[in-house]
Amino acid sequence: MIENDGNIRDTIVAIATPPGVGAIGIVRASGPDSWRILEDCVRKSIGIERKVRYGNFYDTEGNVIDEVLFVGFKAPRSYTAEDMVEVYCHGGVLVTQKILEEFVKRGARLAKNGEFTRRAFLNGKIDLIKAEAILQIIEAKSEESLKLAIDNLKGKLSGEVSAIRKMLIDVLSKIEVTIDYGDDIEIPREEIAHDVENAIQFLSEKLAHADKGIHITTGVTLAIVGKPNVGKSTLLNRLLVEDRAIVTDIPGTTRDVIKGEIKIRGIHFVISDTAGIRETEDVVEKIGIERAIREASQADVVLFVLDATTGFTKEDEYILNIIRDSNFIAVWNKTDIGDKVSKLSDNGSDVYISASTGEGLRTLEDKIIERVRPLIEDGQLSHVTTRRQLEHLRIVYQHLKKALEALSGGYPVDIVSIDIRNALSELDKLLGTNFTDDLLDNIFANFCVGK
Ligand SMILES: Nc1nc2c(ncn2[C@@H]2O[C@H](COP(=O)(O)OP(=O)(O)O)[C@@H](O)[C@H]2O)c(=O)[nH]1
Ligand SMILES: [Mg+2]
Repeated sequence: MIENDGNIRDTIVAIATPPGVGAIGIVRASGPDSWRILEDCVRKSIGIERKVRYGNFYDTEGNVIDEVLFVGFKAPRSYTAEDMVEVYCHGGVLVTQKILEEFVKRGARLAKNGEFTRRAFLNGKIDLIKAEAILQIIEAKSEESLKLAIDNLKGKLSGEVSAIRKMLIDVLSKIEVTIDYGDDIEIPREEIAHDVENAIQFLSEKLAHADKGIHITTGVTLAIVGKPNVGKSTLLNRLLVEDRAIVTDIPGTTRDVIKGEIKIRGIHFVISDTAGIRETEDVVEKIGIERAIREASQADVVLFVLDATTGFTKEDEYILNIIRDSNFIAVWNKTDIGDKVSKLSDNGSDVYISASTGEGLRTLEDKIIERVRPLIEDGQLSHVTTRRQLEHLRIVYQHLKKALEALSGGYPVDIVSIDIRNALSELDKLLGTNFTDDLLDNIFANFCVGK
């Protein structure tokens, strides 16, 4: 599998600390030349692995760039499972940049986003679920999401997936025995069916609570939609307590989706403000509107903003038809200057606010929380934390259901074994034993350089 990634034998380098000034800057390198390059730069031996040393860091002309601490790791006992080094210098923009350049001058190549973690994966140090967990630790915005991520880095979900994998391999070997030695040894179909049922049971528990793990990790999504000029952008800014979106009285001001993140009563939300939905000939606006509709269809909760100065209009009806099946709250805005409000439903899903003055905002927040509570407070917690994980597990579940149907339908066991094999191969995709470069690009593109 390692060949797949091409340049795994070269040495990569990156600044691992965030851009800007800080007390300490860290430059790290991984690959076969990392020790040689660093020893050349500090003009002394790294010595014992994992032991920090002090020295001058020189450029190729012999000028001292900085006084540094440095450490070396020997494969496979490093983050990437390759030979690695780290240099701790003073945290200036120029000094870290110069140290990086000295590594490049001596043969290292600049690392791409997430390439260190990608190597850890390609070298078999971590599976894909753990790689995702590392990203989640970096991006965690709540105690709960951090906890889930750490659990998964420690192998929680990977362990559960391996347990299902083992169950299926056992089933498969029972089927093989029946196929190969059917005349002498026949494992009863009921026994095989029972094993498959167990695996399905185990899996459905994971799936039943998966949404909660995903919501905790990625945030609950909230889309603000409505016709132009009803105050969607004003509402976004009000909720974010900052001026994120441009507000004007010109309809069609917001062209693209604008996102922001907030916490409401401790829950992490990703809110998107969208282009006002209306019929238009403007090409750019049209694209914005398509995006708005997509955003609404994917959101956990939709805030459907209406104008309290005009009441319910034909344009609103057009939008209502689009979002009818979404989990939406009707938000009547501009109550400070209008009273033509009506009611979209009798189940209390209408809220009356003024985005300008902030009136009614608390009631709106309460309503939002009421809607998302079922998504995140169902008691049990699953360690499924990404849509990717969920999708693979769903497919595994479908294959197993098919296997069970084939068993009870009296089909030959070799047909059943095809379903089990398909389920196993899906689990391999989930763990990353079976992967494509595109998939890896997708996952690791979200990492920062140096991770
Ligand atoms: N009086 C009043 N004006 C508002 C309110 N919310 C927004 N507006 C005004 O309505 C116009 C359109 O607002 P904007 O947020 O850009 O609407 P959008 O097109 O839906 O994003 C601007 O002039 C806002 O100042 C409100 O609650 N009360
Ligand atoms: Mg707007």
